[in-house]
Amino acid sequence: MKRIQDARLYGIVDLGYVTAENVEHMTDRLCAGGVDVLQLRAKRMGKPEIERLARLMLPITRGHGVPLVINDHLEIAAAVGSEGVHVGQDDDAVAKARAVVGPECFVGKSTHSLAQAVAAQAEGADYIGFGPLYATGTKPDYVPIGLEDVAEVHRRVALPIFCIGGVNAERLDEIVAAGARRVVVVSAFLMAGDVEGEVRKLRGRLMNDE
Ligand code: TZP
Ligand code: MG
Repeated sequence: MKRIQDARLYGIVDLGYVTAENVEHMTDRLCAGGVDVLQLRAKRMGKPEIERLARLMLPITRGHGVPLVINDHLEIAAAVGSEGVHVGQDDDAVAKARAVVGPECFVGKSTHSLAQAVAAQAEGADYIGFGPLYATGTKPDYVPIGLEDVAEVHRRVALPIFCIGGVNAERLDEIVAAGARRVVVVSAFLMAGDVEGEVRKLRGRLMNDE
């Protein structure tokens, strides 16, 4: 199983873009292309259906050695035994998450500013998301934070930092030049004609600096 500490490319199966029927296929394509970690995100779906989808995804992600992260729902993460869980600023605290999911499950947190990133580290998160860098239809109510704090957040926060929001192949160079080392890509992968190829291409460019 890949470790979150080593992950560079984070994919999300977001049910805003993927139908329930297509979740297994998309999971397989994203993993085959080379995501290091994969999240299940379903903002408008009931818990039993999300749990059902998580159980469909797990054998696929595990077959690829990719950790599965459940967004928002601690009880689902605990029930299915996912490798990770992810909470936002308005969700349960990291300590609460850890109490529910247990010591084997890593806990990530969304942050939207330098101050929130530093606070998430103090709170004991295992990794953070940092963004949205750009305006994005995947998270439409958020003001983009741009690239100006990317270098500084890497100086101030020692955790794995996944830059998120509007990340795509076209913007990757400027995001990396701004100091990012890890990224989350959602719509640019899920809407690609060739999902596996798009993941592989972006991954190859992200790993160029090694
Ligand atoms: N959190 C901050 S931006 C974002 C989330 C979940 C959405 C990123 O999606 P996309 O399609 O890669 O911009
Ligand atoms: Mg949330």
